[in-house]
Amino acid sequence: KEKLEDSTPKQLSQSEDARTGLSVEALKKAIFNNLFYVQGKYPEIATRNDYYMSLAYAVRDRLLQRWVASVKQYLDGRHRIVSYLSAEYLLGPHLANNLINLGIYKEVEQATQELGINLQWLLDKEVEPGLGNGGLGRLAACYMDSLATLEVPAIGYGIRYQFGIFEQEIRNGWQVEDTDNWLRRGNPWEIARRELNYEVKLGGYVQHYIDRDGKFRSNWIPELTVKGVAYDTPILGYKVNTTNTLRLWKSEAPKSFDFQSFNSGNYNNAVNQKIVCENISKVLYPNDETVSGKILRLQQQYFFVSCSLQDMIGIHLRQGDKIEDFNVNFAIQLNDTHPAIAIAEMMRLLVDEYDLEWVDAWRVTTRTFAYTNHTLLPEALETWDLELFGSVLPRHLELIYEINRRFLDEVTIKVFGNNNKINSLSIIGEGPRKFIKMANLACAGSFAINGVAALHTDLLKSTVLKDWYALCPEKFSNKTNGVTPRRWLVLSNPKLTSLISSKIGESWIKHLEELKQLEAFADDPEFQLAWMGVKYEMKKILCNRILNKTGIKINPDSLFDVHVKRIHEYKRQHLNILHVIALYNRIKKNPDIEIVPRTFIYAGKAAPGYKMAKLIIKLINSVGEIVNNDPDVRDRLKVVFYPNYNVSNAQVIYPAADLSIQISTAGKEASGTGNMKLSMNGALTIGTLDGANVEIREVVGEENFFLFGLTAEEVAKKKKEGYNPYGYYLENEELKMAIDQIASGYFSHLDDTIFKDLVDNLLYHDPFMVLADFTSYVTCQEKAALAFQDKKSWAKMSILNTARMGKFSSDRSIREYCDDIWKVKSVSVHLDVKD
Ligand code: BZD
Repeated sequence: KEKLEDSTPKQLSQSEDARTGLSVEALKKAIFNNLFYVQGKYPEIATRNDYYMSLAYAVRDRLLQRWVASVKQYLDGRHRIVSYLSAEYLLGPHLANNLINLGIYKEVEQATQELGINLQWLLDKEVEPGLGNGGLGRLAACYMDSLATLEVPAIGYGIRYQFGIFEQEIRNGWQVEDTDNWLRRGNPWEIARRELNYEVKLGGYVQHYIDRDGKFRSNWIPELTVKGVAYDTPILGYKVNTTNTLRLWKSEAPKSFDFQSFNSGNYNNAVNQKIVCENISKVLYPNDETVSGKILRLQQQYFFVSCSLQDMIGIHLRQGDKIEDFNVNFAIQLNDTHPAIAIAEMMRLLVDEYDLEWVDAWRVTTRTFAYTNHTLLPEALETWDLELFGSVLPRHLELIYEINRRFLDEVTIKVFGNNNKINSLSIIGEGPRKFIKMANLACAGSFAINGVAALHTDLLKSTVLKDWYALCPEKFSNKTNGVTPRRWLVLSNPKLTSLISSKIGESWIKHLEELKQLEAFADDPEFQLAWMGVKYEMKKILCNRILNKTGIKINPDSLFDVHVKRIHEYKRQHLNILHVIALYNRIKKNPDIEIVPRTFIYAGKAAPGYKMAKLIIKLINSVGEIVNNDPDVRDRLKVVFYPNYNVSNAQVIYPAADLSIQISTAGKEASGTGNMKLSMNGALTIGTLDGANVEIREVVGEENFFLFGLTAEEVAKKKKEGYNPYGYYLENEELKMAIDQIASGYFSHLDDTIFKDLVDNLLYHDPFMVLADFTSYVTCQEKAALAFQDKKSWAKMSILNTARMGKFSSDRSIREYCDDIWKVKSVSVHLDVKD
């Protein structure tokens, strides 16, 4: 804060105080001014939204000063820039985060209070930009925060979806989707840069000809041209001036369009074409982990990638640098294969538009791109039907053929003509229909390939990308995910933040390893009491939210067992509910049984077309209805499904968790990041050896982690030997009873058809080995319950979890990307203005 205030330009500080000042007085004036000059209101008639907007604009003014300085300094100093290409950014609300990063939360709290308004009331008014599905999109958001905090010059490129991830309602136990019209009331955080726009071609055909110099040339005649317009959002780092840009593209009809329609006189057709253009950035695809080869999705991917590359090349050339040196100025990270078409597009731009020879273009391309893989699930690996691909991107199809031809020529020599290997490495898949393998395009065109947790990277090397690892081991590295402590501790858990800072100061917020110093207080009874006191307060807050949203009254003294993430069979929400049923049956059998009171809290969205996931939600709610209302239970068990899981809701849930449920089938969850956020907030984990759980357990210590289940190796072995779930069902009485009850309609008003697919799937297929892990899970949960009863020892374990989570700051992840992959340095931004 001091640093920021000191650097406010002297010549502006008087006259522009209302735009840049950070004092309570300046902030009050700014809010009041905006109410008048931006919203056109006076206090008596101003709405809550008017006040929210006035405050948001006041904060944005303070960002703008830093933003302009950052951009100017990056360009003047000719610094290497990281460009993060991601189809998703799950940002969460901006206002509170910006207050924290600016270091003016307290001041704004006071300023609003003096104006007679409650800050929280305004914060709750913000509609969050939900431009992502889950972990992958949220990771991009955490990385943007860390890049700015570490003062690394960076641009995030993506799509400005008009409708983000759908809003989830629960009706009669079922998920019902509603559209997310997040831009309805305007977005004070973005600036439309109408002048920054690019044309993107789609469809059509390619003409080939020999030009006057005898050079072979290709001319792509598109069926349709769309325009991408830049919408910029400033991303401020924590207590630094660095403010990077998140540039999201909106699709529109190009200007030439109106002209064409006017001339042709075909008004209806013209209007339709305009709609086709605007549709490209209309809506986020709500599928995680399964991809269906839809034309619109390919158009979305190509659209944002092409705009972004044209934009970067423009920035590069304006610096006076040669196109051949593009890779000196830019390092581009591909967030999974969704933007991998960038590799072919880069080749098109360099070869067709900038006249480079193929080998020179390929050299630039392969020195520019790096690829992060986020999944091992075969159904999530992106492929495109070759014919469909060619109908959208005819020129890129030719280029991919050529990339593949040259690449396979090289490979054939290296693998001594081994056809299996050649097929597995080929970018084009053969079969009844040919298809394009985007992961292979990404691997061929990148100089670096990484997984997102140690186990995941190992499994990539030994399974999905085995032949790639054999071919180019030097490209591979691991970059374990991280999360930003600014949003996931400071913002979401202010009380814990104060308690921590009261002991070890505040510098842990930027250097999370310093949390280690808390270990010294882990045994201190007074600190333990204060620690659990904060937990209790956060649990009470969540109780109120749950009561308001679901009408379910829960007990803050009960163990909060928290399972929040996308609903997917591999994440095994159904294993959790089977455990609930087992406990319920124990109570029914012996109503006076001693049992640790528990509240099972679930939240998460199911992809709208994913039947089994939606059935799991219905099952959770059905079991909840019976358990929550059974007088024998005497409120010892409660089951809650918290609707519409998003960033704002996550911020309330994580701080209140006692037990973090991370029970994916080993080998299926690439990393997980919710596991990190929960542990950081003092929850203990019950989990399998999967994804980043492995590393979390390593750092917190095995005595502070509840481990159960098959290992990835055992899962693979069992699968190979032939897994028989039915045997497990017969073997365990509690399991059998639970499944029989579900099947018989015990939880569904005697309707024995609803859950048939789910039950049959478990008994006869069980692809994620729920039944194999059931016994081990239930036993481990008993240990967790026992541990929860010893308040002191639990407090100690909870403190140690937080204290040892330093590794999982996204600052650490980003530092590794910077040092090992991007080779970029930080640049500190100064605010002194030179005329
Ligand atoms: O990425 C997730 C993985 O499942 C997590 O294990 C991992 O922690 C995070 C971050 O690395 N993957 C996704 O979230 N994937 C998607 O959301 C997605 C979206 C569209 C298409 C395919 C996958």
